[in-house]
Amino acid sequence: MRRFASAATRRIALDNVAGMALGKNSNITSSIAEKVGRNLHHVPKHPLRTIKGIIEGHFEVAHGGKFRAFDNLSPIVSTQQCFDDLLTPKDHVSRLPTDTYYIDDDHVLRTHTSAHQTELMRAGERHFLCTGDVYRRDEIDASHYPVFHQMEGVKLFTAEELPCGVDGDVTSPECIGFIRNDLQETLGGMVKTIFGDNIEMRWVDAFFPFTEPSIELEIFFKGDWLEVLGCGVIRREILSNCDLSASHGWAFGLGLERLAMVLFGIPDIRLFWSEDSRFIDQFEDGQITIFQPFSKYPPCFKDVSFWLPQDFHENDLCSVVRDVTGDIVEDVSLIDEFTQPKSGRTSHCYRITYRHMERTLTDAEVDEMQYHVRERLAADMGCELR
Ligand code: FA5
Ligand code: MG
Repeated sequence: MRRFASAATRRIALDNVAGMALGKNSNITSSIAEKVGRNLHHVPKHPLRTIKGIIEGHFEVAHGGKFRAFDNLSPIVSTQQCFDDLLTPKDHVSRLPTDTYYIDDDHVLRTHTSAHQTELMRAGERHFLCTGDVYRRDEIDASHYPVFHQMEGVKLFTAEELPCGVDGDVTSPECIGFIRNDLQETLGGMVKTIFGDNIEMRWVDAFFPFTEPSIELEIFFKGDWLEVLGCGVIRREILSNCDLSASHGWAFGLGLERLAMVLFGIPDIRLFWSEDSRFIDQFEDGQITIFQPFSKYPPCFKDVSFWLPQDFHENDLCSVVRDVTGDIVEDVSLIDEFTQPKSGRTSHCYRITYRHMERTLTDAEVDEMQYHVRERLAADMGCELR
């Protein structure tokens, strides 16, 4: 019984994503390609569509209809849009194929909605929200998934709107402070509209190549601080490259799943992708209701140990597991590692947690998935299994 296609047949079946031919170095797997075009933020009754609507509605009311909303831009963007235009250094980790899904050498599945900042600013947009699906090769746990949804927000100010006035310097500390204040007030107001006045939130210093200063907003959820968005004052070079030297402004990028998980009480990020009607039928457009769990199926743990190949990267392991198991993998964690003193070789042991959201898995099914994971680790990644 072989229900899982081999790497070679997968590659043939997967020769394009959204009409775009995949280059020979593409690292896009079938489980990712299948997600392109699902557009959960457009699906009727879906919590991601509702949270998007709530935020757009908040901006409409609180900012006098000034912000224009985009939610239909293609997730395939150039490396120029995704990285260069945002001043991401050539050697930045986010560009590596261990972190990003490449269509070909010059095109990627967007890793963030910031990839649309410069095209929209160049098109003359000065206040906008931009929502879309984004793709990242990432760790696997209840709040990380390789496809998720972000909303970008940008607000530009003219010199007249800033404390420096028409002839002043929009880069003065006073102006930067003004912009930063406006940003924090805007986002604080948004969070209160979404969660009510009692929500606990805090600001944390951050770093992004495209903003300075950069900050992240966290909210307190289930006993822990959860990062919900990154933001900051847009770097001058980005604006001048867009012929906007006379303006200054801020940008933010927030994770819609993170907000929806808190708001709707959704415990696992995989649920957003559920095609079980017991998920979607719980919700109504525009309404916030607390999610009623329907999967209490038991998890199943399997360990795999191997000697690391050269250039081993955990995200490659996670991609293989995700590709073999689809959404059945809940968690992949390193539970043991050691280095042999003589040979200097390192061994890792990972525990893979399998759990289906909609039914109980059989032993045979889990064994077969584990078998294929092991096979692919050896064949595709050069791991020497132990
Ligand atoms: C960014 O993506 C920046 N583009 C945000 C930004 C925009 C900063 C504009 C400055 C100006 P970051 O990688 O931190 O930043 O992601 C932003 C948010 O997306 C996070 O706060 C989180 O809410 C969400 N997020 C990130 N990774 C994942 C993931 N794997 N699964 C679900 N949500 C995620
Ligand atoms: Mg972050």
